[in-house]
Amino acid sequence: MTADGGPELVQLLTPEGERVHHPDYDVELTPDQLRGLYRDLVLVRRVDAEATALQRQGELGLWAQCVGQEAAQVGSGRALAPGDFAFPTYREHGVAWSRGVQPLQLLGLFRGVTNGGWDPHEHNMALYTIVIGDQTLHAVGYAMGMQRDGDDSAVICYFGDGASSQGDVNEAFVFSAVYNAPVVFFCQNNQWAISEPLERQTRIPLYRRADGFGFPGVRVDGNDVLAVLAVTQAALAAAREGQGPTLIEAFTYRMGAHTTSDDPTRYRVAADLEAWKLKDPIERLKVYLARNGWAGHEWFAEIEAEAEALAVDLRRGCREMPEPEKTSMFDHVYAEPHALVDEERAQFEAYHASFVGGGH
Ligand SMILES: Cc1ncc(C[n+]2csc(CCOP(=O)(O)OP(=O)(O)O)c2C)c(N)n1
Repeated sequence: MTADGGPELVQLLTPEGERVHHPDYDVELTPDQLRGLYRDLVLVRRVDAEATALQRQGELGLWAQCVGQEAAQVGSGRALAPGDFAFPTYREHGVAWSRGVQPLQLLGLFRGVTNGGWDPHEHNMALYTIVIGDQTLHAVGYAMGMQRDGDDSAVICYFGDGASSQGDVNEAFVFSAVYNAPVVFFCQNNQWAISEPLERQTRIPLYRRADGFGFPGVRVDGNDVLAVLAVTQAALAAAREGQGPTLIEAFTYRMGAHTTSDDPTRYRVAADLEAWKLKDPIERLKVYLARNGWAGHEWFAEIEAEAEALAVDLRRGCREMPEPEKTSMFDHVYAEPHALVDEERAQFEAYHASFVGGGH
């Protein structure tokens, strides 16, 4: 498999920041919209870096970095219409950003003070899913529900290259295809599933898997926010128009570790990281903006300052996050009262009450 994504890669902005055109996909954006995307990318990266630092300081139990994948996430997230619904894995911080989830809300789960972090219906984005591939089935079920309700919105579902080997994902592909569900499968192929390289997941490019299930697959440059936006918009439009699912493979690279518990220097070649740094999603958009005179030194500095202010807020907010009520983990297991959950809650309360002073 080619390291550069091969000739089938849809690209609209080269790593050198040059605008190119593609016969099937395009976007026309105003300078203001382009600056908006750049701001998104920079702020998401800053949130990611700050969360990593907070983990290192013991404020978070774990963090899954998205550095390098910002364009895949922001491009696809910004392609969504307000009524669309997103199903993430645990690394979709840029998607959450584009859905209006506050960065601090992302941290609660990783700090261990909440089982979720936000109201899925407020943002049309499900909670993070740690179990690999699970959310693909939730997404297809949700999309089939929308279809039956006559809702003309679409669902987008995120997962990784490693997840593509899971049974759940394959079942989701089958169901979505035969029921023509309005769902876009968005696979961020970041080349690694922890220490397992892509070649242990597949012998063909991942996007071509869609062929076997009977729906279209497309490989997009995941570090090119414009191409991701164009391809995702087209796939969502097709889903809304009743054409069923599409598999998008965003060809990208996880520049950070799998999580803060992982050490990629044990299995990854340093030269690969250096090569991918040259394809950085933020740098290419910066060059494009600067070269066209749509943004200058002062504006870039303002965005940096905004990113710093956001990081300060995040730091403070993280440390001030309240401890949860001891029994709050039982509150949302089922929508309605459930005898077993009631029993477990009572046992838990009795256990805590058994300590001297009734404390913990
Ligand atoms: C069902 C299941 N099996 C195993 C794991 C452990 N696990 C966590 S992340 C991961 C690799 C996922 O790789 P990929 O899907 O490529 O996503 P990435 O983290 O690279 O974005 C594994 C095996 C899990 N969380 N769930």
